[in-house]
Amino acid sequence: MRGAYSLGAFASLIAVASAACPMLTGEIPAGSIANPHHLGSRADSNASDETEAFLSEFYLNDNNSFLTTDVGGPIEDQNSLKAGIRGSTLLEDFIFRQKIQRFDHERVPERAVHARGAGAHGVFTSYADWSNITAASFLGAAGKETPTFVRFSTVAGSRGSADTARDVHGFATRFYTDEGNYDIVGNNIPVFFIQDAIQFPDLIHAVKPQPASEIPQAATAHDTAYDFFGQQPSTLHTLFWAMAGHGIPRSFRHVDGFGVHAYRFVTDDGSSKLVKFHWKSLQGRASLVWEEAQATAGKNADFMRQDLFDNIAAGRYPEWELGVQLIEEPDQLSYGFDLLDPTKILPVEQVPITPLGKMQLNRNPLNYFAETEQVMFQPGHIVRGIDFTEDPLLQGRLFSYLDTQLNRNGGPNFEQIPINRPRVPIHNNNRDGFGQMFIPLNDAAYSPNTLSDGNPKQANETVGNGFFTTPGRTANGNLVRAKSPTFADVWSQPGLFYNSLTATEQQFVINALRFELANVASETVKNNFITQINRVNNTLATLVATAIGVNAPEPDPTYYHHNKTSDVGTFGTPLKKIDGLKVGVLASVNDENSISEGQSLARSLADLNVDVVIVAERLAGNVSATYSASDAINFDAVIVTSGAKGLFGPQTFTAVSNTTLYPVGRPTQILVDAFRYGKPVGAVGSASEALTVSDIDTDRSGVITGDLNDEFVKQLSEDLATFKFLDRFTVDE
Ligand code: HDD
Repeated sequence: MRGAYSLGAFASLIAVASAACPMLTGEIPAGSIANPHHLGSRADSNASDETEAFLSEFYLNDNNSFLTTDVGGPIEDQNSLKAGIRGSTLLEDFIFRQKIQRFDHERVPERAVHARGAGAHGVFTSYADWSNITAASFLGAAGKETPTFVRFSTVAGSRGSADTARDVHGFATRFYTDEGNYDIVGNNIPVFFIQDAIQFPDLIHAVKPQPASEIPQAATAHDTAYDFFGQQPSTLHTLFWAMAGHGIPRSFRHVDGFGVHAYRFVTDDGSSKLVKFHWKSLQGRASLVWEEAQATAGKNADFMRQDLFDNIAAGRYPEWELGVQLIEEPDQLSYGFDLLDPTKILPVEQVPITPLGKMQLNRNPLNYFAETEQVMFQPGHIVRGIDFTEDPLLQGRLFSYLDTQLNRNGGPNFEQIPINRPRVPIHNNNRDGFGQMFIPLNDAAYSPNTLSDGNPKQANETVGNGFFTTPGRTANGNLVRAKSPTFADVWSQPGLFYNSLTATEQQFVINALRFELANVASETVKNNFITQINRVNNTLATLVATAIGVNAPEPDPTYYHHNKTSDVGTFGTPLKKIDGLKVGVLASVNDENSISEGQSLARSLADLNVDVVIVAERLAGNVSATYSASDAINFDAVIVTSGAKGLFGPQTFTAVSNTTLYPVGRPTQILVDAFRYGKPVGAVGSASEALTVSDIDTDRSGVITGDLNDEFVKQLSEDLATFKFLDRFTVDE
């Protein structure tokens, strides 16, 4: 598929260098895998092979090589060149200068938002020929495969922030289609905070840390954020989703994704429909609880990127189904709100989701910076068969992403970086700029021309499979700097979302808002915010208000309704797959039975793709974690082995420790925290004593006792799928 330019001079330079001096370059056989254990690449996929073939052109492999400068001369670099053994260092030391200079310039600006993230390569497979609804070629045939790259992220935190901060999560997907790159730059929440892109800097300035102190990191729990939310009630809907489980997912594998805006699908004959994109996790949705998320942030800031990386490396490839809600053009205002308003969901009861295809993530990056950090998504990366809508948030995004990429890369040639390059030839008259990677051969760098026979020629709807704007789209009307009245109601849908949650999930929203507002100092800000959420639900507003010391508001019934929709929570529906979940088996090195019970459980759960981590006082044999380095956050379930029961009991928290191997009471703490975080817990045989002395009622759901047999394993696997036992959380009456 590649044209004259696509491999570029770079690959041939490597080839020439290898031929000249293979020892220096370290022999790079085409298609070699520098780091095979990180790859986890699916063997039977053409698209995966294509990704490997494409990226391997750019691998730099240092096996069997000598250090060189950036321009290829062999060097040593341990000591700087000095005038005399005791110095000073000389300016002429080009080795010193280059090394320090390259180090000084290693950082590029982190993303203004979504700075913290993790990426992976994958493959999208279309379920069918969808040319009846879109001319997009990657949806043009059943079984058609397209390579993808996905980056998951949190929004507010800086690049080094913790993965489990409560936040909206980015879900950006690039399709390297055979008609150019297409990006769906979405989130794990189907709505957005604002309705007009001109307010984006206001939103982000409010949410980011306070200007003077740069506190708090990666958190909305502060005055400026709630000041903005209280003044700008269009934020409420997204905020409610973030305060529910969607803000603290168990992993990137367990989030859904949404395109948020309405886009257009356009067919070859020019007919169009509006579409809303949905990625459904085929693992199922799962969330942490707040205390667990906070503890995780401290114990393992890389919790989610590690989960993604490890599962792909282990060959447990996460999958998502891409679906669309299809809306007829004339129905844009027929559903009780404006389809162009990005703060609204289109309930699935009104328009069901049509599944179009499936994506599997099956290959880890080989270099975080080169791939995950340098990938530069844009909603403006669009392909034939898909078109924008007039949504004023989307329209502004079309400018912002291109602009920010210029800032991050220092020039316009960022699309030539391997992870951004399309997998099809590039032909145009764009020229020069910092870091040009190609050597354009066409002297007639303008269009139209005769000197190059008109090349590159213009493509259009019928010639050259060109992009085409929906023929039916019109733009007219008086110039106006105002919000459409069809965007006015911003309270009904937060109410719809809240009404649709179970009582426990509603309580999680209440508790989350209590936490956030308890960190707000301004009484005005608190009161304004309570006024706004009182328009969603009076009980909610009252329960939050009383906990943060402000007056409970009077009901405001003009706003209230009892409508509900479905499938918007993150709890209560069993997981579709338990692959990659982790069970902590609490054991003791001083008891052989204890370790062998752990091994036996590990063997049984391996068949279900569930990992077992045997925890004991110290590493030995099959013990892969110590009590000192473990915590309930590391496990999705915790089981106590019979030989370890002596390590448990409330008194272990207060007793003078009889070991220096772990902090006082740690085994009990792991067990009790797992229970408090709603996880399945259990005990083998006589270890049920460990539960009772830890005040865990063995009759409760999600508490497993008995001998280690098939029944025990079956119960554990079912409980892992249940994931969280909500009866352990108190609900306000
Ligand atoms: Fe944005 C990054 C998602 C509104 C301006 N955005 C960014 C990323 C995601 C989203 C997932 C990270 C991409 C990556 O992994 O590299 N953004 C959204 C969604 C929005 C949205 C779903 C609403 C529906 N964004 C939005 C607006 C603006 C921006 C209204 C500005 C007017 N977003 C940016 C940005 C970023 C970005 C500043 C920072 C880094 C980047 O673009 O590449 O341009």
